[in-house]
Amino acid sequence: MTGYKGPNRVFSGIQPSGGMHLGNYLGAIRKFVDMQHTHDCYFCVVDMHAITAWQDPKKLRDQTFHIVASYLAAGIDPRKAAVLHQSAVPAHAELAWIFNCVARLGWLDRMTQFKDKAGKDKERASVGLYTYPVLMAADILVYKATHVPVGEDQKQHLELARDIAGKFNREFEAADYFPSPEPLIKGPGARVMSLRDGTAKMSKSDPSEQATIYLSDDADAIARKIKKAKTDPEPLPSETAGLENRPEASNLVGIYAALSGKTDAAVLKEFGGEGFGKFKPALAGLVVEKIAPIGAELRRLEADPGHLRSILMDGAARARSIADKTVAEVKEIVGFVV
Ligand code: AQP
Repeated sequence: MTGYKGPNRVFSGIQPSGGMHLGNYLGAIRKFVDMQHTHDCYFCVVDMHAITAWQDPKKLRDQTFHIVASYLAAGIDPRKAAVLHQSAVPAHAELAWIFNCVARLGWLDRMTQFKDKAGKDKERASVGLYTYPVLMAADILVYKATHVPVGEDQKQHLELARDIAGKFNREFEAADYFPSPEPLIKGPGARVMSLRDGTAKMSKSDPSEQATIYLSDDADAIARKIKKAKTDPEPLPSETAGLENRPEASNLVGIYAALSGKTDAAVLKEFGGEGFGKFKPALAGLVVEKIAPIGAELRRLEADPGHLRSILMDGAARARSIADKTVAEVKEIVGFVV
């Protein structure tokens, strides 16, 4: 990690753009829970990212509380990790503007998530959706975060954040001012796929409710969705090589592995040769065992938005004490009158 000498620090965020799902849990939140014990952590509800696509103002606040409740229900302790919402810390946007002037158009043109989300009609996509990865770099670097736990879909954005940090350090002769943040992606559950299409990632904005297991789903809903999950007619293979070109089977085995703490190979050792008629009920039982208690706690916490608001206010105050200092230093480095 170059010659950066600052403390190890963790930043990550989730958009309040809909219901939290199994992919968000396995790809991100579960890692957050582990890291809060070993690192100085900042876990954000990135509401400014959420509005890069239209959000109903009547729902956005509740969706923000929903993410906070999900963090807590999954095991994040706000006395250990700061839990905040992005719009409460203006330093994110201030640094993002300076980074907009560091990043190159060519770098942003290569971002595949923009192409996926903007679709064919990119002329009608918001400017915010295009510059989203620059704001994400600012989110991370305003805390000089050294580690960023994310799912696989964020890999390219993390590379951009590293490029921006490097270019800023070089151009302003501020050697090692910003760290080169390391993505923490590996591990089971880094890419959970839709239950209706094993080639598309599980997503909050999937139009089909059946494609996504939400943390708020009760045991019946979870079991129903897994029973209806798309599969192929073949039995499960005994070796992982047999999962190739079987995206739906591979996804369900991956979910079982991630939740049971076993490898895909160990899961196939147990279920190889069995049809989905036997595997799906076992998977449903495991998902219900691990996720339904989080859902119950999530619903309990959501009933008290005042408590969730006070957690956000406390987290934002802690975050501002670091982020404001970074922006003041950056203004000095860039040559603004301060
Ligand atoms: N399917 C997934 N598998 C593993 N990790 C995932 N993440 C998201 N989907 C999966 C990880 O969750 C964190 C928060 O993601 P986000 O809310 O910032 O945005 P996203 O990646 O765009 O998630 P969605 O659910 O697909 O939202 P929408 O539909 O609004 O775009 C990130 O660490 C992400 O990697």
